[in-house]
Amino acid sequence: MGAGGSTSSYEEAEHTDFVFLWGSNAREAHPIWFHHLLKGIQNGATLYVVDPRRTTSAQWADVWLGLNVGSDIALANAMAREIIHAGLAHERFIERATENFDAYRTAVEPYTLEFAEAATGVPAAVIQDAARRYATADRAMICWTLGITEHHNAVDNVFALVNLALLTGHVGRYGCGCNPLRGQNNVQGGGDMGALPNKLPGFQDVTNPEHRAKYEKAWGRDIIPHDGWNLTEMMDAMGRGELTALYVIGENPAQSDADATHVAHLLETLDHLVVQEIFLTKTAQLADVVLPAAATWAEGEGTVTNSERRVQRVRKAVEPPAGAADEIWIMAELAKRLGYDWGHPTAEDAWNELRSLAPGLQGMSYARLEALGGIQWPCPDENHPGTKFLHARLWDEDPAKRGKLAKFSVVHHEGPVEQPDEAYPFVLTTGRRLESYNTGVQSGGYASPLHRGETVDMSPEDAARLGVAAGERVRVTSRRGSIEAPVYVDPGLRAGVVFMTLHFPDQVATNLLTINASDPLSGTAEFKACAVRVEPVRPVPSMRAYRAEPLAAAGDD
Ligand SMILES: Nc1nc2c(c(=O)[nH]1)N[C@H]1C(S)=C(S)[C@@H](COP(=O)(O)OP(=O)(O)OC[C@H]3O[C@@H](n4cnc5c(=O)[nH]c(N)nc54)[C@H](O)[C@@H]3O)O[C@H]1N2
Ligand SMILES: Nc1nc2c(c(=O)[nH]1)N[C@H]1C(S)=C(S)[C@@H](COP(=O)(O)OP(=O)(O)OC[C@H]3O[C@@H](n4cnc5c(=O)[nH]c(N)nc54)[C@H](O)[C@@H]3O)O[C@H]1N2
Ligand SMILES: [Mo]
Repeated sequence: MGAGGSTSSYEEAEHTDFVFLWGSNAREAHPIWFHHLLKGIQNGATLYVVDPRRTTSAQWADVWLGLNVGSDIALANAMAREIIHAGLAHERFIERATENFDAYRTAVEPYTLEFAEAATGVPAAVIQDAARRYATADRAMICWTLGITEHHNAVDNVFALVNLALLTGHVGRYGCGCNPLRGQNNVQGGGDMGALPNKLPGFQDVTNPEHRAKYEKAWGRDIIPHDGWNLTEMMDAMGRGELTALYVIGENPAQSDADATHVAHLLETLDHLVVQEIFLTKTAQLADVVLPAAATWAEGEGTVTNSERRVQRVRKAVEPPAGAADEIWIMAELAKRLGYDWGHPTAEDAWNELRSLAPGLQGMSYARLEALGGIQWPCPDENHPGTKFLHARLWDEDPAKRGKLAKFSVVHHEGPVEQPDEAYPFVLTTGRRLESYNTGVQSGGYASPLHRGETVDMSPEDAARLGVAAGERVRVTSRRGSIEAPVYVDPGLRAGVVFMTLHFPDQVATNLLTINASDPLSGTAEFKACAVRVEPVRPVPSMRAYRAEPLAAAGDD
């Protein structure tokens, strides 16, 4: 439908009738947004959670759809078929605002409730009910995160959900929408700034000559006219020896990338690795040069953009430690050594340059951001209040104003690349817990009773079948690696599914297990599904325990 971003605002989660929380554990990973949703529930909204695990988010739901890992397209397509057959599709919206509906209708026809029940493990009646509830709600939104996007067919997964919104006209109206909740605090801002391989700042296409021309004029330089590499492609290029130098800013790929053994090997093949960091991470330890940075969110000035597209100011609150420098200063010094004099730009200078070039950000001066407490893009001029929700144009009576049609995408169920088999009978899915953050660099160092360290979470049935009790150590093995950790018995897990986090890689490197299959379009790895085997690690009784005599008496041999 256009630029990458959530269509709705947080406020709307408080004033909606129905929410699909799909592949998202928002209570733990997006607690601020979840608090808005809780207000919505208090105001009468219905919550349906779609997740292989009965998460702490699902505990707040009216209905939990506990599907098989990687079966979301089968579920969504079956709901679409049900909505169409029940006459609940929004015909006027489909006709006026969308294209490709006929192909879509034909494509979802084989997805009967019975087929979907077999593919997803969700009872047919529950799928039918969910479809009808969503379609008949006056205002309804779908919110998703990594349960949808960290698969080898991530983009298809997203299309499957967007199709449902188009089918029911649940987009472009207050309280409706398609919402990919953003990951790290400024992921949205990073994308808006052009930190993407195929985009210039402001979501302008690198391959579009008109878009390029504007930036070439402002920067006085030619821009390479084709897309760059995403992270996965960079790794592949390292493997081929085509990428020999890497500059990493604020990322810890040695521990966060799938198939960590392979990644560590690739990073070692580099001629030159530069890491700009606030901590000496595992990745930084591999670097030829480490550039110590001031933490932007507390030690420097700038903006962050959250999941509702709201640009907000962050201000310097504390002095950085001695030796750490403002990142914009580091960039300018690097530029100088490469022969360009940028002077001494501030964060505000960089922001103003962006505003002058990127559509939709022009109206967001620092003064206005301060005065209004943040502004949601698009905000085209200094009198514009910002935009609460996107795509209202799709409802315009005037076809000219409706503009580009929203397209139904034909997508089909595939399931994960690695299916469980005799040798690797479990599906491992990985994710987050409230009390920790990503690779633990920023959250590992504090003591808290909440920290239980890494565990292998499994269902009570599976634990019983393997004969392991809570706390007992097990070995988890995939085709790529093997780790050991204690079992945590989680009644919210279904048999056959094992869950681990990415939070404690120094003790238990979960990413030794994960598969580096990735989506061809987004480059996102399939962190959410690989096949593993789980075995108890019984302690070998130590001889020492049986000795009657103290060891010292055993002689000097
Ligand atoms: N406390 C905390 N908050 C965080 C982070 C953190 O590390 N800690 N990290 C931040 C970042 S970078 C991100 S990207 C977000 C991520 O936020 P989330 O995406 O909510 O986090 P995850 O736990 O990785 O995955 C979400 C859910 O996907 C489910 N899932 C797995 N496979 C499937 C599937 O095939 N289908 C469906 N429908 N669901 C599936 C998992 O069971 C899990 O509950 O969180 C952000 N917020
Ligand atoms: N198995 C498994 N693996 C996963 C995932 C999963 O669900 N399962 N999720 C994936 C996802 S969604 C993500 S986002 C990645 C996260 O992967 P990473 O981004 O590699 O992990 P973080 O631990 O968040 O690392 C961020 C780094 O930025 C540094 N940093 C923080 N602030 C600043 C700053 O202001 N300036 C600079 N220069 N550095 C700073 C921190 O010190 C930290 O080392 O992990 C991915 N890996
Ligand atoms: Mo993320």
